[in-house]
Amino acid sequence: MRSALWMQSTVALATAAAAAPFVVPVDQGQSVLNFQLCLLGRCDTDSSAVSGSTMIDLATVDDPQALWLYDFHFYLTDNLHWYLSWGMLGSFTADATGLSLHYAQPGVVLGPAQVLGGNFALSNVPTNAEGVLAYHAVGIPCVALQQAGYPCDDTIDLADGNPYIMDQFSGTVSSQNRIITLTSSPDVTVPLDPNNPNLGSLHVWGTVRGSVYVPPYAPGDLNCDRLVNVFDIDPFVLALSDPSGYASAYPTCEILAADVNGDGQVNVFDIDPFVDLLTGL
Ligand SMILES: [Ca+2]
Ligand SMILES: [Ca+2]
Repeated sequence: MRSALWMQSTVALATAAAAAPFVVPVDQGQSVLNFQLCLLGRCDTDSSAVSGSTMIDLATVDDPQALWLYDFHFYLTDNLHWYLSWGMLGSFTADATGLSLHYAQPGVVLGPAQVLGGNFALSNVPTNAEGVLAYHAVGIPCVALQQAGYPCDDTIDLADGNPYIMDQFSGTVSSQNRIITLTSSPDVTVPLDPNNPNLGSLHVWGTVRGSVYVPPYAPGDLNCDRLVNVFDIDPFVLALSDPSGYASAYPTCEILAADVNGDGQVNVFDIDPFVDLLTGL
């Protein structure tokens, strides 16, 4: 019995893995990241709202048990500024402009990550960073940076180190009436210089959240890959000519996707609107 159930859920996951990704836009009003920069024991924190989007797939949308990651783009809406003071003995200022993070392998799907109690985690996510970090050190921090092999003034193009490997992309996902809410709460601390951990660190934490309604089907998308294209022609013809044949050939799809004119019925009057959909692409 247990193994039969396991087989069933495995089949369900495999079926749902057929590409049906959707985009969850980041809700800028609910998404903030904080950046604490520490150097020689002194720290300053700045923060920014976040915009962007994540593309995921779920098995299933109604009751998420597994998550696939397709893509993400996160942009800080503000520039960051840090100021550390040693009084008369020195100071350190740094500015980060145009910071953003992007999935480094769009087209390569990561997962599935199990969703347990709404929580998921993906490991080793290749990530491209963009933006510029400029800093200026005087006195004590300048001496310390020079001893560690760094100049007292520098401008660093963060794209030069791409791609980075994000240890963990984790968060929570919930579903209510096909409204998916995706939240990730990063909390990472990275040393400024891995060879010299006492020099300082950058601690990043906060929340990135977004919601989206995922429609059960789209008019004209008969193979339910959330795209309308030539691959929908055969299943459209099948849906009109042999509804039960369509149901068994496309068990996870919804035949009402063939109701392109939206009158609640699937029949010959949907042919012209379907052709219009295809040719209007
Ligand atoms: Ca399709
Ligand atoms: Ca119709």
